[in-house]
This record gives sequence, structure tokens and C-alpha cells, in this order.
Amino acid sequence: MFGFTRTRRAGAVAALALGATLVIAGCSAGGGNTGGNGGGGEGGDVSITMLPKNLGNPYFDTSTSGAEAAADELEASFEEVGPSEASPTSQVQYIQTAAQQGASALIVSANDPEAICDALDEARSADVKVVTFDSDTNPECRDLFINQATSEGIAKVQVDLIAEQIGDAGQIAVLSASANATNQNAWIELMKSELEASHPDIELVDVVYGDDDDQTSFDRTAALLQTYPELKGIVSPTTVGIAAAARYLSDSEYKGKVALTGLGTPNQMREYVEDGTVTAFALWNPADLGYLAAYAADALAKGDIAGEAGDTFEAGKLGEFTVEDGATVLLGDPFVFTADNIGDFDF
Ligand code: RAM
Repeated sequence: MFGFTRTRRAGAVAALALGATLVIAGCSAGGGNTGGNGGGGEGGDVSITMLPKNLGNPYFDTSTSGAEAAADELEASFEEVGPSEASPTSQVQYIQTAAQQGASALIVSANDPEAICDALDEARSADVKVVTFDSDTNPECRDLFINQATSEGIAKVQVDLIAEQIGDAGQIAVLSASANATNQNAWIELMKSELEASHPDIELVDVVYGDDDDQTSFDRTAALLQTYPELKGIVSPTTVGIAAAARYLSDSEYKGKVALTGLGTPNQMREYVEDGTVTAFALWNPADLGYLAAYAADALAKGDIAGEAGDTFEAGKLGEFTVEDGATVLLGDPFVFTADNIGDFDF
């Protein structure tokens, strides 16, 4: 399987220009932590490997830039590795290599809740701390999950957006990422419940998978519109899918007639908001997500936290976070982007 590695000793970090931030940036200097060794240590010995679902996705480029910025502040060494395809087992070899190389911590967004668990177990036996972010594994396969926002919140914001955009009635379809993605599948289940509970006149006619691949997502969009001539809207809970669907719609007779919303990055969606293909979509700040995951990985690697509920740690400019039940840490709330605010963001 073709993949890619890029290694950077924490060094020059590209500044992420953000005209506004999605998370309240508290700040506390000094590293008073609960439990464990009581703080910062000398630094320099922690090595963090970041493993996104796949490479070449601007969402993960941004989360990696955030993690790298954190590694720089922490004086940890940092590398990003990953497959070109977001498929269930494509990450296994990278986990094995990170363990063989003696990484202190691995930060991973899982393509499948189960398929990488054996490899993660082996890595953890070799004393690698495993932090999932964005898309979790089964909880027993990792030390901590850094959650971007609650699944309920992510599902509800997308249902609210599509309901508003189609007058709360008519057929809709979902264009998802890969069929096994833990995060998208959780959100889709909750979207279904929310539709049933609160939107009786909306009919979800299909869920299709673009595999977080631009061309596949583009083709699935075309097929949906052909198969369902009455379709009123598409919800795409993936930044790859929504951008590909927007590109298709913007150049078609459906532009402005079939609504599109979901989760997207402002930079990928800007032209489609400006040309009227899309009116509103949601996301969180992927840079902050990566940044938080790297601080959590460092705290685990240094023994400052064990990943138990109630553990607290400092995450630089984002302030203090507490580990919740299920060994999860919550970044914040999803944010809605519209024509009125998209100009404030650059990621
Ligand atoms: C894509 C990936 C990622 C997801 C975002 C919203 O970039 O599928 O896992 O969180 O979309």
C-alpha cells in the first residue's frame, strides 16, 4: 500500500491564521497537573507520531499543523505518517512501524473501530501511549479519545441545517466518508434518530459512501441526483464529501435547487458559499483538535495523566481540560459557517 511519511523535528511552525477562534482560549502558564509526576519535566524526550485516516485531506493537514505547533511548544519530536487510502486496515503498518521505532505516543484517527486494534494493542504493550482523535476505535484499544464535539451536537447541527434549507420536508440523502468510519457512522445513526423524532416530513432515502476520496464522492453525488429526481437535499458529514458534492452541484442544473450541508472546511467551501451552491455548513477547528491531542499525548507519555476520569491537564493556549468518563476529552461545540462569517476563517 502506497503511503507517505513526513518527519519534522519540532521547529518552524506555520502560523495558522485564524481571524476568529472556535474555542475560548484560556491560558495558564506553568504546568500544574493533577496526579502523576506533577508537571512538565524536561521535555525533549517525547516523540509523537500522528496518523490521520489518510493523507492529502486538508482537514487532516490542518489537524496535523495544530499537533505540530503543540509538539513545538512541548519540545517533543513529531512526525506524521499515513496511508493514501482511508480503508480499514491501511493504517496497520504505520502503527507497527511507530511501535518498532519506539514512539512515545501515537495519535490516530481510525478508519475502523476494530481493524487496527491488534496493532494498537501491540504498540501499547511496547509502551506507546495511544490517543485517538476525530474518529475513535473501540474504547479498550486506546488510552484516550479526543472528541471534537459531542456526537449528538454534531448530528443535530446538521439535521437543523438541512431542515432549515429544505423547508423541513422532502427527500434527503447522506454522502458519507468510508463505510466503517467510527465518527461518521455514529453521527449518521444520531441524525436518523433526530430526523425521526423531530422531522416527520423529511425522508432519508439513502446513505452512500465516497470513501473520503474526492472523485468517488463526486461520482456518488452524480449518482444520487440521477437515482432520486425528487431529492431536496444532501447532508455530507465529511469535509471531503461536502467539497466534492459542492463542486458537482455548482456546475449543474441542481445548483441552488438541491440543498447541500454537512461538515466542511471554510477554505474548501468558500467558493461554493460565494456562488450560492451552499448556504451554511458546520465544523470545529481541526487545528485546535490536533493541538489538544498532542498535549494529551504528551501528558500521557510523561505520566502526568493516566487517562482516568477526573484527570486534568494543561493544553497550552486552549487552557485546562478534564478527562471525562470513557477516557474522553471534549474540545468544544461545533460551529456554523455562513456567508456572513466565512471570511473570518482561514483553514
Ligand atoms: C473528513 C474526515 C474526518 C471528519 C471530517 C468532518 O475530513 O472524514 O474524519 O471528521 O471529514
